[in-house]
Amino acid sequence: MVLENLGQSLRNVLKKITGASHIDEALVKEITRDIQRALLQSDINVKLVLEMTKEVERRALSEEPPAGTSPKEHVVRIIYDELIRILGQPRPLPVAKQTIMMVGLYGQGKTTTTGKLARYFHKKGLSVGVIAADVHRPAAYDQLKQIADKVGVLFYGEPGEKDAARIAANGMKHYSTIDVVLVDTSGRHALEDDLIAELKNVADVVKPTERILVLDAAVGQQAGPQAKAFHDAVGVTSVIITKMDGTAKGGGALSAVAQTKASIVFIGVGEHLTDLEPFDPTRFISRLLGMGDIQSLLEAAKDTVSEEQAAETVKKMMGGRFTLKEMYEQMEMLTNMGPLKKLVSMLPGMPGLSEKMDVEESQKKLRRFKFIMDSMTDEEMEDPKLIKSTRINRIARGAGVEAKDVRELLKQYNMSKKAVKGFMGNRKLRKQLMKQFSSEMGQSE
Ligand SMILES: Nc1nc2c(ncn2[C@@H]2O[C@H](COP(=O)(O)OP(=O)(O)O)[C@@H](O)[C@H]2O)c(=O)[nH]1
Ligand SMILES: [Mg+2]
Repeated sequence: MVLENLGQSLRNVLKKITGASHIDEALVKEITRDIQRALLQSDINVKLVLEMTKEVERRALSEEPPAGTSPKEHVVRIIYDELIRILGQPRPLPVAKQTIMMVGLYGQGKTTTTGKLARYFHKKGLSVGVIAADVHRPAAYDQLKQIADKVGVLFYGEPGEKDAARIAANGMKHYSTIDVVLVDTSGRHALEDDLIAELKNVADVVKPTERILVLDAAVGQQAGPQAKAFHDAVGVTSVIITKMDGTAKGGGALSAVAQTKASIVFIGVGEHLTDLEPFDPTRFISRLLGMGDIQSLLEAAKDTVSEEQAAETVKKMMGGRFTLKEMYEQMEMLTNMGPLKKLVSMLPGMPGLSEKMDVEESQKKLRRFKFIMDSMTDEEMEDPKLIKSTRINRIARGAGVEAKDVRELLKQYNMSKKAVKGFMGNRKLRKQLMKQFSSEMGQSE
């Protein structure tokens, strides 16, 4: 089975929310389960997942959305907040004397990031030295030396020496007066026992104050176990996610952080030594969730129909006015409004729209109706009786639909109008609707 990546599954959860007609307990329970599944599949600690989702559920069911926030928007925000919370408080690396050991699998960006950090501390005015303790990759020595020269920091290495711990020990002696010492280490494609043993030996002689795990943003599912193995070996204190300039969203970072309780300190955003940015949890989660899209989805949901507009339409109808405009407004309310959907669906004469209507289907129909109405004149909208065959053809051409679609709209309109008329003529029903209407309006979801 191919597992979806974390970002994708979380984005699907958000889509489920924005696509729902309204937020209720069943939906909250469903999305909580979805989030649970997504996080557990990403190897995030079970206890943490349960705590997080319990909190999402509790808040979603008990909190009132703040003024100006729709219930959907509020639930999305709760999920967002709670995900940020998993990432923990950002903890910048101190700009101070320290020894940093870099760990991570081959190709994740350790050597490059060593150079970026060296540059960062050098720019802050500290003296910096790097140690080449990757004894497995033939070109590792040269790669780090070149980077150190470019950045203008000290370099220590012993080409040909196969004992990483010995190089590290000599390097530490060599740098006894240097503020920040960065130790680059070997990767390897998989976590083999001898790599772990080597890293432990290096850590023993270096006694690093920071053990930084370097993780490629694309690592995904493997991030959790990787982080755990490195954490068990050397005790990871910080994480740097590299290649955030690519398409990967870095969902694995959540697992790594959850495994190690370390905080993400920086992200790598390119191959150049200047491409290092402080980690910003809010931005990170936004990117993971594709908040750009979600934000616009939410906005679309928001600027549809307000309660005042709904009240306005209902009032007009109570007054007996029912032209194509009212019908359109009514359909729009029904398809786009969460909390008031139940109410609006009780309005008489809604063309074929029952409580259980398919929102997607009716939105499609609504869009088609909108095209059609957009090709009508104001006169026609106000007085649809004017619309006869030549006008039908003109409207259909203008809307890019067939004449039968225009006829369908008119037929629905006539049916609705009849129903509205009959309904408004019935005093008892009208009173009942009014009562229901005011109680719905006063009741917030
Ligand atoms: N686009 C991009 N490439 C990166 C980043 N960090 C490292 N790389 C590239 O990833 C590759 C492996 O990096 P390297 O530092 O040698 O990884 P190591 O094996 O862990 O030491 C190199 O081609 C780097 O240029 C980053 O933040 N963005
Ligand atoms: Mg390397």
